[in-house]
Amino acid sequence: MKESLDALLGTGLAELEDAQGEAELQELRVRYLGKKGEITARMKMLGGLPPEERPAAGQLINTAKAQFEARFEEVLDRARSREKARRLQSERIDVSLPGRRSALGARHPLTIITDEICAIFAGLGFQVAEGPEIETDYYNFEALNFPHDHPARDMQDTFFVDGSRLLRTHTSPVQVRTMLAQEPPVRIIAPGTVYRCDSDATHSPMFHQVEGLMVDRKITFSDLKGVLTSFINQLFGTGTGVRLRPSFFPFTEPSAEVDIACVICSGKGCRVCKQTGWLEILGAGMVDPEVFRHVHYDPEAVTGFAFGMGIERITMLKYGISDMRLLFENDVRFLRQF
Ligand code: 2U9
Repeated sequence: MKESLDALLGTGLAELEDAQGEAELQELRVRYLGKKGEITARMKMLGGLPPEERPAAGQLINTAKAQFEARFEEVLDRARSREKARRLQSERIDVSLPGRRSALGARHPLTIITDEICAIFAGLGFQVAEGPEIETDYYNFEALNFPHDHPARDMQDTFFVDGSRLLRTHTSPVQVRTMLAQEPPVRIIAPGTVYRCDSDATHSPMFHQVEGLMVDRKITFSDLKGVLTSFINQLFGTGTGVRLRPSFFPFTEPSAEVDIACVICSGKGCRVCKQTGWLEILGAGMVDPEVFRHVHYDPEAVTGFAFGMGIERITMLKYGISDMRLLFENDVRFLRQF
């Protein structure tokens, strides 16, 4: 018994010395000390010995087990230290290397043009006003004098969130809210995102507008024309041709479409202006007295003009972008160019 136990321990200790790495060591621990291990098996054999031999034999096995365990821990420690030293050698970090730069973002072309338009109107004394994108029928249509059967109020043209809320189809509700909150004079522009149930090569269901409103005593159509001509000369260059054509909107009377001489062909006629020499970039008009009644302004005391423009079209004209979808794909190779 003692001889065979000594032989087993001798083999076990020798194998611990020869083991390569922690995985092999763990295998040895299982082979000797596991449930079905060699040393454990000796313990189980004690029952077969005469009772008077059992205590001495048990003590021998326990001593052998303790010796194996002690050596195992030492060799495991040594293996772990070697592995750590090897990693410290091979995985060096050069702390003197320069750090990695994070890529710099840039403003989206629509943001650049919106900011430019706002800066021009700031120079003409306008303040920027903002409002919610989810609106009610009252602020988006009713207060703006849209008749109840106007097609824009239809589900086909407007995104409804639920029975009483909708996505604003223009930024005009911002001007309504501003007038309800303050007395004249008002001189504001309202930039922002708007939504219409419309999608093809030239229409996106989400697009951007800048609208403006000036209300005071004795504001005339000449003020409208003067402000918009100054704006156009600053955005497209001094001397840009401007023309007004009669139009109709429920919220302005009289109303006009504002054209500029084509920025591509200088008015000679090309594909972009469809050979007309003119590009429509704005709608405008004198605020309808009915709108003033809704916001409790006295139409006998004050007058005003309002205007609106689509930012996508102006951005495309300014940068010579031919396809509107490029503005919404967010391909950084495109966006990096502005
Ligand atoms: C109030 C009163 C009047 C805003 C106006 C237009 C004319 C206009 C279009 C331009 C291209 C919309 O993006 S577009 O499709 N806008 O033609 N907008 S006058 O008139 C207002 C606004 C608010 C209280």
